Amino acid sequence: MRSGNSKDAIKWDFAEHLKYNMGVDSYSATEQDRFMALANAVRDRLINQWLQTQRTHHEKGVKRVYYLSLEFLMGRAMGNNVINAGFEEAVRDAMEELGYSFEEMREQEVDAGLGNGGLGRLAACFLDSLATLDLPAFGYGLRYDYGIFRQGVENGHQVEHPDDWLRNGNPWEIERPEVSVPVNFGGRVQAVQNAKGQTVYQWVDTDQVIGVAFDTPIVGFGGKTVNTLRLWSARANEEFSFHEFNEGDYVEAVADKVHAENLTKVLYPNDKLYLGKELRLKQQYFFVACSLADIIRRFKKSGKKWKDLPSMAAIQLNDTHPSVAVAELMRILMDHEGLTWETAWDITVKTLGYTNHTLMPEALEKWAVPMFEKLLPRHLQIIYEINHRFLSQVAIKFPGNTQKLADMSIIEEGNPKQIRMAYLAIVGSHSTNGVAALHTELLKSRLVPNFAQMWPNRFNNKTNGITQRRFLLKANPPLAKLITDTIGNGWVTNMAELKKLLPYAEDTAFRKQFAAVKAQAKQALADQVLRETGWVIETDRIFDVQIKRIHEYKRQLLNALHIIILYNRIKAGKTKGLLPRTFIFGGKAAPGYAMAKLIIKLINNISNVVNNDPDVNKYLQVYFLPNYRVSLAEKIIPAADVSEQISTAGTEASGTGNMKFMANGALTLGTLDGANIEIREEAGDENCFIFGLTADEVEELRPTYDPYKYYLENQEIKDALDLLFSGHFNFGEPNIFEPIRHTLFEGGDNYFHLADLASYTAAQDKVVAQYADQDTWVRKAIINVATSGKFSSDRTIAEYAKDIWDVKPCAIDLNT
Ligand code: DL6
Repeated sequence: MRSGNSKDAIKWDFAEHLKYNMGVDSYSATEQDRFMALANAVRDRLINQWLQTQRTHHEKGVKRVYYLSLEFLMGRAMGNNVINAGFEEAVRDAMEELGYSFEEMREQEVDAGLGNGGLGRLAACFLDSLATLDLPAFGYGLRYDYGIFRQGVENGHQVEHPDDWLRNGNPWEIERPEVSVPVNFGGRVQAVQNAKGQTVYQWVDTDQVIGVAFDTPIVGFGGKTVNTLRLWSARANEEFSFHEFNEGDYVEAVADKVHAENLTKVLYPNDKLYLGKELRLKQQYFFVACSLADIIRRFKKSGKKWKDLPSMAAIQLNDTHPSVAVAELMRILMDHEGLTWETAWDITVKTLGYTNHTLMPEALEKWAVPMFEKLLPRHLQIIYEINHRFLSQVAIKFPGNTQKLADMSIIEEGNPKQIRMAYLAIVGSHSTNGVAALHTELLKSRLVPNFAQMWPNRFNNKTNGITQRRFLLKANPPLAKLITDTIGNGWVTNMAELKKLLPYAEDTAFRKQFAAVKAQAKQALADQVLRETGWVIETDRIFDVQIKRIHEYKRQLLNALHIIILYNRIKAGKTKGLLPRTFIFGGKAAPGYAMAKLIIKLINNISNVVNNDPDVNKYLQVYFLPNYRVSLAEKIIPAADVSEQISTAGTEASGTGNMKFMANGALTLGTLDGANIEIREEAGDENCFIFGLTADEVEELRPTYDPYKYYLENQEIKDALDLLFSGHFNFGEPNIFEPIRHTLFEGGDNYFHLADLASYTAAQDKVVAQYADQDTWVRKAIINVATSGKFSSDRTIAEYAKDIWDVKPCAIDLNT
C-alpha cells in the first residue's frame, strides 16, 4: 500500500500521511496539510525506482553526468512527478473519491524558484531530459533558504518580498546528514617536503563550513530512471562553535553558526550582472567543493585508477559560476591524491566541459585577485600556474605576439588584478559550447576569438531546448490531448513526431479544434489572473505576450513604445484594420537595476491610462502580471497568440521562452537573435514575423548611430516619444521617465530601440492583418507546433551526451 500505484493504495497512503505526518484528521486538515500528505504519498511511490536507479548505476559501473549549476529553477514538482511517473490518473481519481480536486490541491505548492531565469530553467529542463533518456546523472547546486524574490507591484513600482519557499517544509527533498562535506576558506598555504623529498602544498589554518546534502528525486518520463538533484546547505562546523561555547562565549558561538549558515541563505537576484561580492564567491566555491568531494568519493568507491576518472565522470559547468572547479579538481588530485601536475591536468581537462550562456560583457565573471587570495589562497597559486603554463603555449602558437599574451591571460592586469573566469573555464576544459547557432558563432568571432583560433575543436554549439513534458503535456492538457488524439503520444518522448501534425494544418475540422483549445487556454489564464489580481481580462482578443526578465537588451521598452504608437492611432481615430489586442507582460527586474524597474513602472502607467480609457480599451489593453514565475508561465504560454522575442540582435544567447511559445502555437514576433533564427528555419519565414537589424547590421551601425535621426524622420515615432515625455503617462509624478528619455537620446540608445521601432511597428501591423484571417492564422499556429520538435531538451541532451560527455543510457529494471 505504501508504494502501489492503484487508486486505493494512493488513498490509503494519503490518509496515513495526513494522520501520522501532518497529525491531523480529515476534519482539521487544511489545504496545505492535504497537499503535503499527497506529496508524501507521491514521493513514496518514487522511492523504489530511485533506489534501484542508484543501485543499478553503481553495480554496472556506468559513467555519470554531473551538471553543476548555481541555479535550478524547478517550479512545482507535483504535476510533473505524477505525469512522469505515470500515475496522474490514479492520483486524480483517488483525490476525487475523497472529495478533493487534484487541480486545486496542487495550486498549494510553492514554486522552487532557485534561479533567475533562462539559465536556471534550462538546468531544470536538462534534469528532466537526462532522466527521461535514462542517462545516469546528478544535478548539483545550492539549497538556498530564499529563492528568487516574490515580486509585488505597488503604484506601478516593483517591490521585492523574500521568498520563504521552505516555510511549510519541502515534501520532495530528503536531508542526508550522513553526506556532509567540510569546506575550507581562508588560511594560508605551506610548502613542505614529502617522504620522497618533493615539495607538496598544504592548505592550513582555515575556517570550515559544512555542506549537508539534500536530495530531490528527478523522475524521467515512464518512471524508470529516477536521478538525483543534490543541493548543498551550509551548516556551522560544530567543533568550532563548541570550542567557543565551552570557553563560555555562547553568543559568539551562536553568531559564528549564523554567519556560516548565511552562505546558502539567499540566491543572488541578479541576472547577467556580475557584482564581485565576496559572499557570491564563497557560494560558488562552497558548492563546487561539496560537489567535487562527493563525485570523488563516489569514484573512489569504484576502485578504478585516477586516469579512469574522465571515463566515469563528465562534469558540466553551467556558465562560469562553477568554474573554480578547474582549480579545485587540480588541488584535490595533486594535494590530496598525490598526482603530478601533468597527470592531474590531463584528467581535469578531460573531465570538465563548460557552457557559455551570455555575450553581455557585464555578465562575465572576474574575481579580484586580493579577495580571491584571501578566501582561496591555494587555488590562486594553482590558477597562476595554469596561466603560466597556458601562456607558454600561447607564445608558441603566436610567436612574438605580446599583445596576444595580455589579451589571453587568465589574469587581467589592473588595480586590482582580476581573474577572468571564462578564460579559466575554457583553458581548463575539453569543450566550450554556446547555446544557439548564432550565439556560438558570436562567441567564437567576438567574445573569445583568440581561444577559438587556438583550439577550434574545443568549441561547439548545443542549441538549447525545453522539456515538452512540462511545457506542453503538463501546461496545456487540452492541446496535448488534441495532439495525442490526432497523432498518438510518441511526441512526449520524441518531440520530432510533432511533424506528423503538418497535414492537419490543412484540415478544417482540426483547425477548428485547435482554435477552440487556444480559446480554452485564454479563459484558463483569465480565470487565474482574476483569482490572483481581481482583474478581468477579456479573452476574445489577440494575446500578445512578453514574459522574461526585465532587461534593457530584451527591449520591453520597444514593446511599450509600440503600444504608445497604437494609443496615438486610436486617439486620432485611425482605427481601420485594428483588432482588439491584449498586451501581457511579466518579469522581474534585479532589485538594484534602476532602469529595468523604471520600465516596469512605465508599463504599469501605460496600462493604467490605456485600460481606463473607454475610447482606447476596446482596442487595446495592457497588463503587467506580477510575480512572474514558472507556474505562472505554464498558464500564460498556452494562451498566447504572439510571442515577443525582440532583443537587439546579437544580445540574447538563445532564449528558451521562444521555444515554449512555439510548441504551444504562438507565432514568433522576433529579431534575428539567439534561437529565433533557428525557429524561423524550422517554422518557415512565412509562419513568423521577423523584423529589425541583424547582429552584423547592429555592429555596422553602432559607430555612427544617431537615435535622433529616427525620431525626427518618422512622425509616428516622434509623436509617441513626445507624448511619453510630455508627462501624459505620469500625471502627478513629474519627470519620472526622464532617465528613459536620457538613455534613448543622450545615452545613445545602446540597444537600438529607435532604429528598430519602425520595422517592429510594421511587423506588428502585419500580425494584425494576418490575425484577421483566422483560418490562415490557425494554420500557421499549427505549423509552429508541428515544427517545434527540434527544440526539445531531449535533443539537446542527446547531443551533449554524444559530443561532449560520451555517456550512454542505462536501463533501470525494478525486477533485477
Ligand atoms: O542558455 C540559457 C539562457 C539563454 O536562453 C538566454 O538567452 C541567456 O540570456 C541565459 N544566460 C544567462 C547568463 N546569465 N549569467 N550570467 O542567464 O541563458
